[in-house]
Amino acid sequence: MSGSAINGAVRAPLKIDGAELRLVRLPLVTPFSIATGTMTEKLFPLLTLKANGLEGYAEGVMDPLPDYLDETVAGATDLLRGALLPSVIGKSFENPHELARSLEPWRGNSMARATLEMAFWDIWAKSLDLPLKTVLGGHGDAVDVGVSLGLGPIDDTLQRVADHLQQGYKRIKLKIKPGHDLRLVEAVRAAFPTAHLTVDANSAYSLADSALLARLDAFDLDYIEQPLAWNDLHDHAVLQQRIRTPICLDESIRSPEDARKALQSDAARVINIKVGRSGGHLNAIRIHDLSAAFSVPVWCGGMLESGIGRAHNIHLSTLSNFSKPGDTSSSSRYFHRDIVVQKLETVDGRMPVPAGPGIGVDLDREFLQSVTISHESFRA
Ligand code: OSB
Ligand code: MG
Repeated sequence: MSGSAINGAVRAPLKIDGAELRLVRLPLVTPFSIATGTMTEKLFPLLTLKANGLEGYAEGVMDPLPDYLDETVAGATDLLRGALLPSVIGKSFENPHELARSLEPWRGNSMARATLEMAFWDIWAKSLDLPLKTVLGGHGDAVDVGVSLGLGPIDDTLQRVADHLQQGYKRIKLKIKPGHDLRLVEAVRAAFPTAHLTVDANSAYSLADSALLARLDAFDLDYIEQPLAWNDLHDHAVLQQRIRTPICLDESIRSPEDARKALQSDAARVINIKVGRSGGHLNAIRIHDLSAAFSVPVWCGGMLESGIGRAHNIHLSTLSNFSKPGDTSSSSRYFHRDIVVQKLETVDGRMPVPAGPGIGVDLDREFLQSVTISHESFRA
C-alpha cells in the first residue's frame, strides 16, 4: 500500500526527484584554534533535497582534511555523488526510517550519511507542516547554550570568558592541549569561581597523562571532553577510574553502538551529541534515549555550522535529555553574514528555536550564490 493516513487524509509518499550539492566557503570572524589546528574559514557541502515540490536542507560537518575525524569534504561529496544520492533519487519514502533503510548497505561515513538523512527530515517535517522539533520529539521555544572558546593566550581568554558570561552564556568551554592546560584552567577558575566551566582536549592526551588530568579535578569542571584518542572507548573507561571529573565523549561517539559501549563501560558520564557526525537525527535520538536510560545527560555539540546546520542542532536540542547547555551559540560569533535569512542569535544565553515548518530557516539565495565555489544538480 502506498500513502499513509494522517488525520484521516491519505498522504502521498515523498518522491525524491532531485538534489543540489554546493560547496560553500564562509570566512570566520576570528580564527578558531583547537589541539589539532587552526581554522580561518568554514568550507562545507550544502545539500538541497527535493520532493513533492518541497526542499530540505542540510550541511556536512566534515572538515577539508581528516583532522577532527577521518571523513573529508572531498570524500563525503564524492560518496554523496557516487553512492548516497543515487540510493535515494527517484525513490519514494514515507518517513525518515524508510530512507535510512536505503542507506543501510553503506558502512561508516556517518557525516556524509547524516547530510542526506537530515535534509530528508527537513522535507518530511515540512510535508507535515510541523516544525522539525515536533517530529523529533522535542518541545519548547528556546534552548540553553554556552560557548566554545578556541585556544589563545591566558589574558585574552580571561577577557573572552568575561565577555561571554556578561552576554548570559550558560557555560564556558575552554580548549586545552598539552602545555596549555592547568595554568589556563586555574586562572579562569580563580577569576570566575561559580561559572560552569568545561574543557575540551580534542584527543590531545594519552593515558600516560592521567596524573596531569587528575589535577584538573581541583577546578570543579562540569566535565572534560574527549581527552584521549578520537577512536578510543577503552582507555577513556580506564581514565574515568583515575579521575573524579566526569568524562564527556565527542569524537568517539559516531553511532548508537558507540554510545551503548561507552555507557556500559563507564567511558562517558556525559555525551556530546553532534547530529552531523552521528549519521543523522535517527541515530542522534537513539543516542539521546540510550543515554537517558543510563541517567547520562547529553548536550548538543557544534562544528561551526552555518545557519542550516545550526537550525538542525537547535531543533534537536529541544529533546528532554539535552539537559546541559549546547555549543550552538549566536551565528554572528562565527560569520559576518550567514547563508540563511533568519538571524540565529541568543538572548541571555538562550537560543530561540526557529519557527515555522521544518528547520524554519530559508536560504539567502543571493548571498549563498556569492559564497558558492561549486554547484552540481541531480535529477531522477
Ligand atoms: O570538538 O567540539 C569540538 C569545533 C570544530 C571542531 C570540533 C569542535 C568544535 C567546537 C566548537 O568546540 C563548536 C561550535 O562552536 O560550533
Ligand atoms: Mg569536542
